[in-house]
Amino acid sequence: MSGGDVNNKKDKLIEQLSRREFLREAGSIIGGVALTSALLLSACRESGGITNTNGITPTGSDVFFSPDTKREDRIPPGQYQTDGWPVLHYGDVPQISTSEWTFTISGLVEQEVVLNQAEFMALPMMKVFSDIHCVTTWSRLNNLWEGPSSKTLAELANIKPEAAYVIVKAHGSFTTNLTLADFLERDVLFAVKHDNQPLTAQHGAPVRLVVPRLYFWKSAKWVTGLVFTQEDRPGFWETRGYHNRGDPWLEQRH
Ligand SMILES: Nc1nc2c(c(=O)[nH]1)N[C@H]1C(S)=C(S)[C@@H](COP(=O)(O)O)O[C@H]1N2
Ligand SMILES: [Mo]
Repeated sequence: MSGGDVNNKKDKLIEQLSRREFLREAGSIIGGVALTSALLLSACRESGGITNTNGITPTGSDVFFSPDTKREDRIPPGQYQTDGWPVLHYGDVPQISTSEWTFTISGLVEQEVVLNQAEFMALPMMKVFSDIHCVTTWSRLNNLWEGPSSKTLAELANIKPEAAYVIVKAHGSFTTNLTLADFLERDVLFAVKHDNQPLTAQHGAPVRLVVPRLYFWKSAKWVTGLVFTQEDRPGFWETRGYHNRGDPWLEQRH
């Protein structure tokens, strides 16, 4: 395929995805008019009346609540709750020029996809409400994230049936590995916003992964792309003693 063909295909895919998102939204508006009161009631029930430390009260049908936010006790064993948001990573905060930034999807895919910043920002976005659990024992509850879902990006590249893992690549040589099943969970997204504000450089701008159900080291900051693979490839922290999966409820730390 020539470069032009690839770009046409990409534009068409983005268009299709946006249209699908539009139809879904249009459908929910029409259905929603009749159901407004029921939806409002369920939205209140959904948020559980939570207002977080940034004054955000997540409600509405456009927010997906990570299942762990509905637990009775939301702090996993060996964790403590903090209201602040610590900054944690290996190395320095990179200076990323958004005009040069790209997001590449490769490996076991039907089409390799390279998105620039404008194309990435034009993808359909979702909101996820989730908790953070860092392996160093702090937990930060009630985070509202916004960005394209993992599924949107997987569909864009059309992953091959042999793909079983995804290797997430970030600025420098940082990587982290996930099974396809963990990657495609409904609460996994590539965040561009946190609590309705653009993500800051220290927390991973322009784009960071968020995998709410695993320890936060899987949530790579400064993401530059994905590689779909048949075999597992343990990443930066996983090859330095961290657990290969990292379920906080099972204390899969090391
Ligand atoms: N690129 C990159 N992403 C990374 C890391 C890193 O070293 N490099 N560290 C991880 C770890 S261990 C944690 S706890 C979280 C911290 O994210 P925060 O600084 O936004 O709290 O980022 C994760 N993502
Ligand atoms: Mo961490």
